[in-house]
Amino acid sequence: SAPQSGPRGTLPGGGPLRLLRRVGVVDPESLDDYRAHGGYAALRRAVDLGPTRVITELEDSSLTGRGGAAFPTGVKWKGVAGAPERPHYLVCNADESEPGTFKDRVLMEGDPFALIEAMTIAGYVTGARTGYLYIRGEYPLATRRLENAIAAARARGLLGDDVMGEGFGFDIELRRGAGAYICGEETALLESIEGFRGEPRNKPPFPSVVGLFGKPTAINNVETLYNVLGVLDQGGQAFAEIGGGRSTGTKLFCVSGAVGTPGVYEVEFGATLRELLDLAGGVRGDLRTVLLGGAAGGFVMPEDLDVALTLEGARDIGATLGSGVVLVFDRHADLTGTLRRIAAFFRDESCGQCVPCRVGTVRQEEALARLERDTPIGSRETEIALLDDLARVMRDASICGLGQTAPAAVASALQLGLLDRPQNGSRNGKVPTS
Ligand code: L3W
Ligand code: SF4
Repeated sequence: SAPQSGPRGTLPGGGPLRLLRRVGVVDPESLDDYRAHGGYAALRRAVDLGPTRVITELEDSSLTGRGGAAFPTGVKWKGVAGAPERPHYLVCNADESEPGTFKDRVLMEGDPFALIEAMTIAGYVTGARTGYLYIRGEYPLATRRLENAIAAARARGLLGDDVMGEGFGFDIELRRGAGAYICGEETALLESIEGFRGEPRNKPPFPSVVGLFGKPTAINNVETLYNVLGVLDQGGQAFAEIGGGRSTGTKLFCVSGAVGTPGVYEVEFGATLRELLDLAGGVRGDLRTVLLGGAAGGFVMPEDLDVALTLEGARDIGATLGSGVVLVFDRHADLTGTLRRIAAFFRDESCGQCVPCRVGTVRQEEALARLERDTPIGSRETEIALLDDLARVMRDASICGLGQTAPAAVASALQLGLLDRPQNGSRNGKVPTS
């Protein structure tokens, strides 16, 4: 079953859970139970406000995208809503595949009707008549529950030609991915829906201008859409009072590795990494480092655990929040091996369309494998210089986020000296346990 450990009922500061509030509480297969737990109040409110005022609420909330790049949701929806070309489309990116990420699965399995409601609001506001829900192929339970939720909503007039009798039409098509990580990149995902190979397009133009079938398209991550319900429930300004700057509202983090209780945790933006780790049962053993933001992020050293979990706080220490990955390593962890496996993942998942990524991911994995085996060509320093060069080229010259961020964790490890020859007599940074 889905990892659903975490606080029940309240956030660490005492406030109510927002994104996870119904997970484990509501019957995920019952529309009536969803409504009994506040479901469809946000759509009602959206329709009462009208599209323009919903966009104003979103702008007031400063809600940013939760897929990793933190683009302002209000700006994106406003662009699509105002685009003269028709039809407009909505796409929900539920192809959650980033290594160490499992928050969207927990939401979709535990509270599927909320995603259907949020997509309906997005369709209403952006003027899209059709929404595509592109879900990771390896999420069978979430898929079943969403299929059930779509059918139930349709049967009750909450999807279809005349939603809630309010005179607007919106329906959802569910599409399953087939196991390719690159199809989570938004333009590759659009290609995949259109029936082509999942190869990213050059941006700009952004999908809000030229998207699905060449038409204006709003594409949002699952967690972003759940937050839209919160903005409508609370009002944009109240939402913006949680956290600050570009980091408003609450955020889900997927905590795994050397902690007492790995799982999905919700905290207000601005909580510290130390507080999050405490929430996850504390670090098991001696902490070596934390990979914040996953493979696209950076390592945080034990002395920086009081960093605020905000976009700004993470950036200041050379990490990102990414899609909310928090991977905890104790001093026995095999860091080089972990990075080599991450590199193998990117080599495998690169679509091969552009050279810096197609070749760079191979060379990166080879250099890490040589470091792991302690068989460098020349010296360890030569290999590290090679990795540094590769990181720069991939970051600057790759077409899409996969190639641009594939060397991020490696580059961060290099910068912090985490791949230097260990001083404790161990091999490859791994301290023997006996
Ligand atoms: C209109 C503009 N729209 C940007 C839109 C754009 C997209 C969003 C972000 O993601 C992240 C990376 C990793 N007018 C616009 C505009 N947009 N400028 O805003 O765009 P962008 O291009 O900054 O980023 P991106 O390529 O969409 C890259 C993360 O994705 N990542 C993996 C994520 C994995 C998951 C998961 O498994 N659930 O999310 C890998 O790179 O953090 O920051 O919609 O169209 N002027
Ligand atoms: Fe494909 Fe990699 Fe280029 Fe992205 S960066 S288009 S995944 S080859």
